Amino acid sequence: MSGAPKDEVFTPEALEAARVFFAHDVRFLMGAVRIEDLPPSDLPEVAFAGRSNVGKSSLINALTGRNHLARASTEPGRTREVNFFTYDELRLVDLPGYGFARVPPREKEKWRELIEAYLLHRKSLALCFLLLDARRGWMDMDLELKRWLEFHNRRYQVIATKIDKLSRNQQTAELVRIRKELQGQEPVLFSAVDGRGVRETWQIISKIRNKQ
Ligand SMILES: Nc1nc2c(ncn2[C@@H]2O[C@H](COP(=O)(O)OP(=O)(O)O)[C@@H](O)[C@H]2O)c(=O)[nH]1
Ligand SMILES: [Mg+2]
Repeated sequence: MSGAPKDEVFTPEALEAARVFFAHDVRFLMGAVRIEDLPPSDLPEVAFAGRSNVGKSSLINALTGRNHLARASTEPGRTREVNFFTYDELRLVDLPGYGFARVPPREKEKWRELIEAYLLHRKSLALCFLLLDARRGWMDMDLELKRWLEFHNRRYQVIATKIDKLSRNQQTAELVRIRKELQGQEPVLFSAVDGRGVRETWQIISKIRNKQ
């Protein structure tokens, strides 16, 4: 197993999958630090939530076949904004990562309020992807967010990231642990390195779009 790459490398299959599902132009719309600054709810949105460093930016880059669209950083906690990307008739929303230890409590509380306000009140939000690091599985704050989404009747889909870092046997074992917290939902196994899960994630997004 290789370590974390400096820059993501995509296989031809991953790029082709991204091209097919993502033939439209994608562009960065804006970043918001306050709930008042969110763009109008005029397009259906899919949001990506998860711990800082879980691989959110890399996943958005892999989905779009771009290397640097969403900033993927080795420095955790750098994404402090809710970032909006417009694709065709859809918006991809990169939420600030949670669980970053070196952030002052007051700032953490501000992020939490922003994420919760977005997830609770956003009319155009169709689905929230909840990203888990496949090596760690559910951590306390992931479970807290999952229960919160369930309590507020928000649709979510779990994605296990960095699956390339696990052996086949480890993948199977981790999948069992992740499924235990889910009622029948099948998590997507994802790797921004080899493009695994890109197609499946787009299929899930396409279904949402077709239901709008
Ligand atoms: N091996 C591997 N590393 C990944 C993957 N996704 C992200 N990473 C690495 O994990 C670190 C954090 O990724 P990033 O996308 O910035 O996480 P974010 O904080 O959730 O946006 C970076 O060093 C990435 O290169 C993956 O699927 N496989
Ligand atoms: Mg990020």
